[in-house]
Amino acid sequence: MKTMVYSVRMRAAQGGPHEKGGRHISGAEKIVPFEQVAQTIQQMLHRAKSHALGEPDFININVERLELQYIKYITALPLQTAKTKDHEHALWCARQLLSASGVQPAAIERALELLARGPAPGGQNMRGAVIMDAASGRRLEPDPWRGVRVSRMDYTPRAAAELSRLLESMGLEHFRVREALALATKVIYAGTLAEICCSDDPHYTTGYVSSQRFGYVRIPHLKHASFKGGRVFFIRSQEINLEEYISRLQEEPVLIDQIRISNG
Ligand code: WAQ
Ligand code: MG
Ligand code: MG
Repeated sequence: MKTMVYSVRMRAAQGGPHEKGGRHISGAEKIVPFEQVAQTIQQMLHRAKSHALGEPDFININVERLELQYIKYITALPLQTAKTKDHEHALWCARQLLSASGVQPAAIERALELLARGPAPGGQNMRGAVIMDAASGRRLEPDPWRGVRVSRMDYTPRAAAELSRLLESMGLEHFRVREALALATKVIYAGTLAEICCSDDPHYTTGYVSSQRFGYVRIPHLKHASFKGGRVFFIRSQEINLEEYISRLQEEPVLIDQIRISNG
Protein backbone atom coordinates (compact mmCIF):
# COMPACT_ATOMS: atom_id res chain seq x y z
CA MET A 1 0.00 0.00 0.00
CA LYS A 2 1.73 3.15 -1.19
CA THR A 3 -1.08 5.61 -0.47
CA MET A 4 -2.00 6.80 3.00
CA VAL A 5 -3.64 4.15 5.13
CA TYR A 6 -6.10 4.40 7.98
CA SER A 7 -6.78 2.24 10.98
CA VAL A 8 -10.55 1.79 11.39
CA ARG A 9 -11.75 0.28 14.67
CA MET A 10 -15.22 -0.49 15.92
CA ARG A 11 -16.54 -1.49 19.34
CA ALA A 12 -20.18 -1.92 20.27
CA ALA A 13 -21.86 -2.52 23.62
CA GLN A 14 -25.28 -2.90 25.18
CA GLY A 15 -26.50 -0.98 28.22
CA GLY A 16 -24.08 1.93 27.73
CA PRO A 17 -20.47 2.42 26.65
CA HIS A 18 -17.90 -0.21 27.66
CA GLU A 19 -16.25 2.20 30.07
CA LYS A 20 -19.57 2.71 31.87
CA GLY A 21 -20.27 -0.96 32.36
CA GLY A 22 -21.94 -1.75 29.02
CA ARG A 23 -21.80 -5.37 27.88
CA HIS A 24 -19.45 -5.96 24.95
CA ILE A 25 -21.30 -7.05 21.80
CA SER A 26 -18.95 -6.71 18.86
CA GLY A 27 -15.62 -5.30 17.73
CA ALA A 28 -13.54 -5.11 14.56
CA GLU A 29 -10.29 -3.65 13.27
CA LYS A 30 -9.00 -3.01 9.78
CA ILE A 31 -6.31 -1.04 7.97
CA VAL A 32 -7.47 0.40 4.64
CA PRO A 33 -6.55 3.12 2.11
CA PHE A 34 -8.55 6.33 2.39
CA GLU A 35 -10.86 5.42 -0.50
CA GLN A 36 -12.15 2.43 1.50
CA VAL A 37 -12.72 4.15 4.83
CA ALA A 38 -16.38 5.09 4.21
CA GLN A 39 -17.28 1.62 2.99
CA THR A 40 -15.44 0.02 5.92
CA ILE A 41 -17.37 2.17 8.41
CA GLN A 42 -20.62 1.12 6.81
CA GLN A 43 -19.69 -2.57 6.98
CA MET A 44 -18.67 -2.26 10.62
CA LEU A 45 -21.90 -0.48 11.49
CA HIS A 46 -23.87 -3.25 9.85
CA ARG A 47 -21.82 -5.84 11.66
CA ALA A 48 -22.32 -4.21 15.05
CA LYS A 49 -26.08 -4.12 14.49
CA SER A 50 -26.42 -7.75 13.42
CA HIS A 51 -24.43 -9.62 16.09
CA ALA A 52 -25.79 -12.82 17.61
CA LEU A 53 -25.16 -11.47 21.14
CA GLY A 54 -27.84 -8.79 20.65
CA GLU A 55 -28.51 -5.24 19.55
CA PRO A 56 -25.97 -2.65 20.76
CA ASP A 57 -27.00 0.80 21.94
CA PHE A 58 -23.44 2.13 21.94
CA ILE A 59 -21.22 1.98 18.84
CA ASN A 60 -17.83 3.64 18.66
CA ILE A 61 -16.02 3.84 15.31
CA ASN A 62 -12.56 5.32 15.30
CA VAL A 63 -10.59 6.38 12.20
CA GLU A 64 -6.93 7.23 12.42
CA ARG A 65 -4.25 7.84 9.81
CA LEU A 66 -1.17 5.65 10.25
CA GLU A 67 2.36 6.80 9.56
CA LEU A 68 3.57 4.51 6.79
CA GLN A 69 7.13 4.40 8.07
CA TYR A 70 6.00 2.84 11.37
CA ILE A 71 4.10 -0.07 9.81
CA LYS A 72 5.73 -3.48 10.29
CA TYR A 73 5.32 -6.08 7.53
CA ILE A 74 5.14 -9.65 8.77
CA THR A 75 4.36 -13.18 7.54
CA ALA A 76 1.18 -14.95 8.60
CA LEU A 77 1.47 -17.91 10.96
CA PRO A 78 1.12 -21.18 9.03
CA LEU A 79 -2.50 -22.36 9.19
CA GLN A 80 -3.69 -25.91 9.67
CA THR A 81 -6.80 -27.65 10.95
CA ALA A 82 -6.77 -30.43 13.55
CA LYS A 83 -9.02 -33.42 12.88
CA THR A 84 -10.87 -33.28 16.16
CA LYS A 85 -14.16 -35.18 16.23
CA ASP A 86 -15.88 -33.86 19.32
CA HIS A 87 -15.45 -31.49 22.25
CA GLU A 88 -13.45 -33.90 24.45
CA HIS A 89 -11.06 -34.63 21.63
CA ALA A 90 -10.74 -30.89 20.95
CA LEU A 91 -9.88 -30.17 24.59
CA TRP A 92 -7.27 -32.91 24.52
CA CYS A 93 -5.74 -31.43 21.38
CA ALA A 94 -5.65 -27.90 22.85
CA ARG A 95 -4.00 -29.16 26.04
CA GLN A 96 -1.36 -31.04 24.03
CA LEU A 97 -0.53 -28.03 21.85
CA LEU A 98 -0.35 -25.60 24.78
CA SER A 99 1.68 -27.95 26.87
CA ALA A 100 4.17 -28.64 24.07
CA SER A 101 4.46 -24.87 23.61
CA GLY A 102 5.62 -24.44 27.20
CA VAL A 103 2.39 -23.60 29.04
CA GLN A 104 2.11 -25.33 32.43
CA PRO A 105 -0.92 -27.54 33.21
CA ALA A 106 -2.26 -25.20 35.93
CA ALA A 107 -2.30 -22.29 33.49
CA ILE A 108 -3.95 -24.41 30.79
CA GLU A 109 -6.76 -25.48 33.12
CA ARG A 110 -7.25 -21.92 34.37
CA ALA A 111 -7.54 -20.65 30.80
CA LEU A 112 -10.05 -23.34 29.81
CA GLU A 113 -12.16 -22.43 32.84
CA LEU A 114 -12.14 -18.76 31.80
CA LEU A 115 -13.23 -19.59 28.26
CA ALA A 116 -16.04 -21.73 29.65
CA ARG A 117 -17.47 -19.31 32.20
CA GLY A 118 -16.50 -15.97 30.63
CA PRO A 119 -13.25 -14.19 31.52
CA ALA A 120 -14.64 -10.99 33.10
CA PRO A 121 -15.30 -11.02 36.86
CA GLY A 122 -18.69 -12.59 37.48
CA GLY A 123 -18.44 -14.63 34.29
CA GLN A 124 -19.02 -12.27 31.39
CA ASN A 125 -17.86 -11.79 27.87
CA MET A 126 -14.98 -9.33 27.61
CA ARG A 127 -13.90 -6.87 24.91
CA GLY A 128 -10.24 -7.84 25.04
CA ALA A 129 -8.03 -10.77 25.94
CA VAL A 130 -6.72 -12.22 29.19
CA ILE A 131 -2.94 -12.10 29.60
CA MET A 132 -1.73 -15.04 31.63
CA ASP A 133 1.59 -16.10 33.06
CA ALA A 134 2.39 -19.38 31.31
CA ALA A 135 4.00 -20.86 34.43
CA SER A 136 1.62 -19.92 37.24
CA GLY A 137 -1.69 -19.16 35.50
CA ARG A 138 -1.76 -15.72 37.14
CA ARG A 139 -3.72 -13.06 35.24
CA LEU A 140 -1.68 -10.02 34.29
CA GLU A 141 -3.94 -7.72 32.27
CA PRO A 142 -4.34 -4.38 34.07
CA ASP A 143 -8.14 -4.28 33.72
CA PRO A 144 -9.85 -7.68 34.08
CA TRP A 145 -13.21 -6.24 32.93
CA ARG A 146 -11.80 -4.95 29.67
CA GLY A 147 -8.83 -7.18 28.90
CA VAL A 148 -6.32 -6.12 26.26
CA ARG A 149 -7.67 -5.36 22.81
CA VAL A 150 -5.27 -6.09 19.95
CA SER A 151 -5.64 -3.66 17.10
CA ARG A 152 -3.97 -2.03 14.09
CA MET A 153 -3.46 -5.26 12.14
CA ASP A 154 -4.61 -6.37 8.70
CA TYR A 155 -3.39 -7.82 5.38
CA THR A 156 -1.91 -6.03 2.40
CA PRO A 157 -4.39 -6.22 -0.49
CA ARG A 158 -2.22 -8.80 -2.24
CA ALA A 159 -1.90 -11.03 0.81
CA ALA A 160 -5.65 -10.70 1.47
CA ALA A 161 -6.42 -11.84 -2.08
CA GLU A 162 -4.03 -14.77 -1.81
CA LEU A 163 -5.50 -15.82 1.54
CA SER A 164 -9.06 -15.66 0.15
CA ARG A 165 -8.04 -17.89 -2.75
CA LEU A 166 -6.39 -20.39 -0.45
CA LEU A 167 -9.21 -20.46 2.09
CA GLU A 168 -11.78 -20.88 -0.66
CA SER A 169 -9.87 -23.80 -2.11
CA MET A 170 -10.00 -25.36 1.37
CA GLY A 171 -13.72 -24.64 1.71
CA LEU A 172 -12.97 -22.04 4.41
CA GLU A 173 -13.85 -18.63 3.11
CA HIS A 174 -15.20 -17.55 6.46
CA PHE A 175 -14.34 -13.97 7.47
CA ARG A 176 -13.61 -15.23 10.97
CA VAL A 177 -10.64 -17.32 9.85
CA ARG A 178 -9.19 -14.32 8.06
CA GLU A 179 -9.57 -12.02 11.05
CA ALA A 180 -8.47 -14.53 13.64
CA LEU A 181 -5.33 -15.42 11.65
CA ALA A 182 -4.36 -11.74 11.44
CA LEU A 183 -4.90 -11.25 15.16
CA ALA A 184 -3.08 -14.45 16.13
CA THR A 185 -0.15 -13.59 13.88
CA LYS A 186 0.26 -10.17 15.46
CA VAL A 187 -0.12 -11.63 18.95
CA ILE A 188 2.68 -14.16 18.44
CA TYR A 189 4.85 -11.55 16.69
CA ALA A 190 4.46 -9.29 19.74
CA GLY A 191 6.20 -11.88 21.94
CA THR A 192 3.37 -14.14 23.10
CA LEU A 193 4.30 -17.77 23.78
CA ALA A 194 0.89 -19.20 22.84
CA GLU A 195 -2.76 -18.22 22.57
CA ILE A 196 -6.05 -20.08 22.96
CA CYS A 197 -9.29 -18.71 21.51
CA CYS A 198 -12.97 -19.56 21.32
CA SER A 199 -15.49 -17.29 19.62
CA ASP A 200 -18.12 -15.51 21.69
CA ASP A 201 -20.66 -16.37 19.01
CA PRO A 202 -22.83 -19.19 20.41
CA HIS A 203 -22.97 -20.92 17.01
CA TYR A 204 -19.28 -20.85 16.04
CA THR A 205 -17.58 -23.85 17.62
CA THR A 206 -14.19 -23.99 15.92
CA GLY A 207 -11.48 -22.42 18.07
CA TYR A 208 -7.72 -22.34 17.79
CA VAL A 209 -4.42 -22.61 19.61
CA SER A 210 -1.58 -20.61 18.11
CA SER A 211 2.04 -20.60 19.16
CA GLN A 212 5.52 -19.70 18.08
CA ARG A 213 6.19 -23.40 17.77
CA PHE A 214 3.14 -24.77 15.89
CA GLY A 215 1.63 -21.76 14.15
CA TYR A 216 -2.16 -21.35 13.89
CA VAL A 217 -3.95 -24.61 14.56
CA ARG A 218 -7.73 -24.53 14.06
CA ILE A 219 -9.54 -26.92 16.43
CA PRO A 220 -13.08 -27.97 15.45
CA HIS A 221 -15.48 -28.41 18.43
CA LEU A 222 -13.20 -26.58 20.88
CA LYS A 223 -16.10 -24.38 21.93
CA HIS A 224 -18.82 -26.23 23.81
CA ALA A 225 -22.32 -24.77 23.39
CA SER A 226 -22.18 -23.57 27.00
CA PHE A 227 -18.81 -21.72 26.62
CA LYS A 228 -18.87 -17.93 26.82
CA GLY A 229 -15.70 -17.73 24.70
CA GLY A 230 -12.71 -15.42 24.86
CA ARG A 231 -8.98 -15.27 24.33
CA VAL A 232 -6.02 -16.01 26.59
CA PHE A 233 -2.46 -14.89 25.70
CA PHE A 234 0.21 -16.84 27.57
CA ILE A 235 3.50 -15.09 28.23
CA ARG A 236 6.67 -15.79 30.19
CA SER A 237 6.21 -12.84 32.50
CA GLN A 238 9.81 -12.96 33.78
CA GLU A 239 11.15 -12.43 30.28
CA ILE A 240 8.88 -9.69 29.06
CA ASN A 241 8.20 -6.06 29.93
CA LEU A 242 4.43 -6.15 30.41
CA GLU A 243 3.80 -2.49 29.59
CA GLU A 244 5.80 -2.60 26.37
CA TYR A 245 4.16 -5.88 25.42
CA ILE A 246 0.65 -4.46 25.88
CA SER A 247 1.51 -1.32 23.99
CA ARG A 248 2.82 -3.43 21.08
CA LEU A 249 -0.43 -5.39 21.00
CA GLN A 250 -2.59 -2.28 21.07
CA GLU A 251 -0.63 0.34 19.19
CA GLU A 252 1.92 -1.11 16.80
CA PRO A 253 0.56 -1.16 13.23
CA VAL A 254 1.19 -4.44 11.46
CA LEU A 255 0.35 -5.60 7.95
CA ILE A 256 0.61 -9.21 6.88
CA ASP A 257 2.21 -9.39 3.46
CA GLN A 258 2.87 -13.15 3.16
CA ILE A 259 0.65 -16.18 3.66
CA ARG A 260 1.67 -19.73 4.61
CA ILE A 261 -0.70 -22.68 4.70
CA SER A 262 0.36 -26.11 5.97
CA ASN A 263 -1.54 -29.07 4.57
CA GLY A 264 -3.88 -31.14 6.69
N1 WAQ B 1 -8.11 -8.25 20.89
C1 WAQ B 1 -8.22 -8.99 22.01
N2 WAQ B 1 -9.22 -9.83 22.26
C2 WAQ B 1 -10.18 -9.94 21.33
C3 WAQ B 1 -10.14 -9.22 20.12
C4 WAQ B 1 -9.05 -8.33 19.92
N3 WAQ B 1 -8.93 -7.59 18.82
N4 WAQ B 1 -11.23 -9.55 19.39
C5 WAQ B 1 -11.91 -10.44 20.12
N5 WAQ B 1 -11.30 -10.68 21.30
C6 WAQ B 1 -11.72 -11.56 22.38
C7 WAQ B 1 -13.02 -11.11 23.01
O1 WAQ B 1 -13.02 -11.49 24.37
C8 WAQ B 1 -14.05 -11.91 22.27
O2 WAQ B 1 -15.19 -12.13 23.05
C9 WAQ B 1 -13.32 -13.21 22.02
O3 WAQ B 1 -11.96 -12.84 21.83
C10 WAQ B 1 -13.80 -13.97 20.83
O4 WAQ B 1 -13.79 -13.10 19.70
O5 WAQ B 1 -10.05 -20.45 12.15
O6 WAQ B 1 -14.70 -15.40 16.10
O7 WAQ B 1 -14.29 -12.38 17.40
O8 WAQ B 1 -12.17 -21.02 12.17
O9 WAQ B 1 -15.90 -13.97 18.64
C11 WAQ B 1 -11.66 -18.50 15.87
C12 WAQ B 1 -11.61 -19.62 14.87
C13 WAQ B 1 -12.86 -17.58 15.76
C14 WAQ B 1 -11.53 -19.11 13.47
C15 WAQ B 1 -12.70 -16.55 16.82
O10 WAQ B 1 -13.59 -14.73 17.96
C16 WAQ B 1 -11.22 -20.28 12.53
C17 WAQ B 1 -13.78 -15.52 16.88
P1 WAQ B 1 -14.50 -13.51 18.36
MG1 MG C 1 -14.12 -10.69 16.34
MG1 MG D 1 -17.53 -12.75 18.06
